[in-house]
Amino acid sequence: MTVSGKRQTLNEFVTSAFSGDAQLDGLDAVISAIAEGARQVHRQVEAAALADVLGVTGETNVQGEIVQRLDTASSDIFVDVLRNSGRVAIIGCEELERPVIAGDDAKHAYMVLMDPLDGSSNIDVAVSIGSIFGIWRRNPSDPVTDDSLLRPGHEQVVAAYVVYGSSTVMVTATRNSVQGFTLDPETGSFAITHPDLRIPEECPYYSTNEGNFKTLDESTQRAVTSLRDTYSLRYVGSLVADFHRNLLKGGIFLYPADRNRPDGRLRLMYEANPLGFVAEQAGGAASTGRQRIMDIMPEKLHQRTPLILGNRDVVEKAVAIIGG
Ligand code: FDP
Repeated sequence: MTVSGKRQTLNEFVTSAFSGDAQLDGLDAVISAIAEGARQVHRQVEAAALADVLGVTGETNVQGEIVQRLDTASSDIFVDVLRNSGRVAIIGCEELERPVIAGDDAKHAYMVLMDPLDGSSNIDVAVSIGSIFGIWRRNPSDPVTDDSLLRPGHEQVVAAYVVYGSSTVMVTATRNSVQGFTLDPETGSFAITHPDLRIPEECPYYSTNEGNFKTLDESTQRAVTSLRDTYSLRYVGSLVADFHRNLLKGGIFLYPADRNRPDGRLRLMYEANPLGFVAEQAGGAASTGRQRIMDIMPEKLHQRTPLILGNRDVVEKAVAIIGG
């Protein structure tokens, strides 16, 4: 018997969860493709230094950030598996200036936005990193263009993320259903380990870059001070890992706008929308401090946003303080 024993696999789960719903037709192939990509990235992350895939490529990406070799490798892996799923029309990627158009038949029913490797600064130091995905359904009668991707977060049909940590975990969220699966290294399949996830009511942690405190405006400083006075600080510096801990243990994550980053630091389409969707389906909330993340009508693909994410009551309290 393998370590995952008789647990339901991710493939079994999506096949049964999505069958019979015409709106989710073919989505199991997209999720299975992401799981296959995650297995490949997991192998690269695990052996990164040995396989000589650490370090920088010498390029900067569309965000003006230094590109790590694993950023590029992960982006190539996920673009390939998603294209090969035969169900994806277009892929927007944090690492790529323009989206990749994969097909425009009716069967290419989904649009995927992804951050293939989140937490780049932690790659070289063996600290948890991850991959993040938001999936939208497209109207098959519309042509597929770059602008097809400019849809608000509340229209997502699924969001998912993977954490490559002390174990590799994949979390999927559909309406009111958030499920966690752990990669069994022996069989290579993801088996269910965290069924029906809900953010716990208790909120022990807040996560923010305290080094930015002096650059925050006065009301945001008051919100951070109030969190500091109430909760314990945990900050990995990989959004996906900080979010995963807060989803399992309770907590609030903040990357607000500051003097150096008036639009915030994180990406709306690749980070805030998918994780905001997961948070809401698990009973939590996601806000810019002024607006619900899911309601933002995006203007451009690589747009940034302030982000406050986690336990609903604690997010609401922080937003109330920031709003003055
Ligand atoms: P990174 O640039 O290392 O990929 O996506 C941006 C991000 O990491 C988040 O994962 C993380 O929460 C944040 O930036 C960390 O930013 P700081 O170093 O400014 O705290």
